[in-house]
Amino acid sequence: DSQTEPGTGLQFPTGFLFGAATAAYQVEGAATADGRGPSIWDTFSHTPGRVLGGDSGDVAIEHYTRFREDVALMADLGLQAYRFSISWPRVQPDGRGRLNQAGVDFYSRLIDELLAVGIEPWPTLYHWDLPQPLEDAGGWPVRDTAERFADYAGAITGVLGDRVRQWTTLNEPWCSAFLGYGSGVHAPGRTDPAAAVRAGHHLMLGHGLAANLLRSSGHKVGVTINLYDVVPVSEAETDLDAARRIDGLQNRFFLDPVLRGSYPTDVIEDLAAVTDFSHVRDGDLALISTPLDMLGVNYYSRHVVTGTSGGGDDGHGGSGGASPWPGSEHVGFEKGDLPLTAMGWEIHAEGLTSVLVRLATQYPAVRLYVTENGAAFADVPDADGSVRDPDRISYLDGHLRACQAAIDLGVPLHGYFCWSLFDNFEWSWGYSRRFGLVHVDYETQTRTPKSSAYWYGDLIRGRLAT
Ligand code: PNW
Repeated sequence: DSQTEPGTGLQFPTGFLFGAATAAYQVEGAATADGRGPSIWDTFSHTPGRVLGGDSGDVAIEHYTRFREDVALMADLGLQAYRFSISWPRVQPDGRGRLNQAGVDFYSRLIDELLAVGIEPWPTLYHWDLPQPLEDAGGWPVRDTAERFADYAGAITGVLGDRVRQWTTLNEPWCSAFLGYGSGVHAPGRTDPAAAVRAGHHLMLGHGLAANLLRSSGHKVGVTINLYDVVPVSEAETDLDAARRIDGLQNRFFLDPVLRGSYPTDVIEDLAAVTDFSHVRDGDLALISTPLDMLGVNYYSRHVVTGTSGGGDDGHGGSGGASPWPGSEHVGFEKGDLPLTAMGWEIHAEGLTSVLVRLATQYPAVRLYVTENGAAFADVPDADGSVRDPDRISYLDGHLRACQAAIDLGVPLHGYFCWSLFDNFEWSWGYSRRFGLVHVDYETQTRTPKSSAYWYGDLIRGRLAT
């Protein structure tokens, strides 16, 4: 029945941009090639017990050497844009000072290769791979790291900026701050709630300094934040308070400074026992709220929270260890009755509409892009090597319909990037979780588009039934 075929009836405004995303440490490999220095993720993944199976990004999917073949595949699939990240330690190994020309040349060739086949390059300047020397100097909890980031951003946009229409400063500062320095399940693996809050501020300050600098030299700049629909398990006051707190730390802690130039007062109060916010200086919030050319939204799932049973699931795949929720450790996370992905994340497409509508109604107008959305599933190849992933097609179909619903309600959404183009190194889960439209055999490095890749390509080219 063609009425129920995924993709049926989906239609997006002219100029709506369809792409797919990766990040440097998850795909490049070549961890010591051509003068690249170590990042916090090299150190973390080489520390026993940190990453499932002892996996690391040392080899990953060899995108560094296979990028020409990979770009050709993107063109075959019909992608209009490729969101990738620039590895700071590859282009500036010390985190300061001289650029590593061989590293810069890689991104220059990648951009040229993309432009040659008509694919728009969408680089992110920071997708979690802080140069290790900067962590040794204190990392994101230290203010100077923000200055170092802005210097790096200025230097790299100076050499690559002529061919890039839209820059993104950070990917998901919540993860960098609260998983990196709070729960410690991401690099650098520290568990210090006050340091996590300071890290969050200095990440945003780094964004603000860079955004100000880039805009003054004529570049377009945005930032990508991971947002969740936060739902209380009941209307009980304690559950409503839990939802307010988690919404505060997950969403408003970043949205309010960036889009309104202030921290939410309730979050400052929730964090009173953790920090007095004396790390915030006059002028910081003005920088952080530098007007944006776009806001990137990464959306995967919702949080269902309760105020009365902490200590279990922390909402991000951790449990029992340090919390990523400073000042709100008592909040419990539950699963509703929705189907789960292989990450154990609930599939809740309507939440994407809610998040987008909320942005358009509660925050000053800004162009929006979904910069990540996707799902991990088991993805077992058939005997003939093909990979059929109907669950992923249905996930993408549902979330694209959620985007369309938001647009129909007047939300200024201008593009959508699927996470991920390829199966890759899924951070603390190593290679055990596959998010790709394209399957990768980690023994042979063979790339095989899954049925979702062909479906997505057909959607982009307008070849699906309408
Ligand atoms: C995002 N969590 O990461 C990242 O931007 C990608 O690099 C990553 O591969 C993708 O989503 C899938 O995980 C997240 O625990 C990692 O809440 C962990 C969490 C959220 C996002």
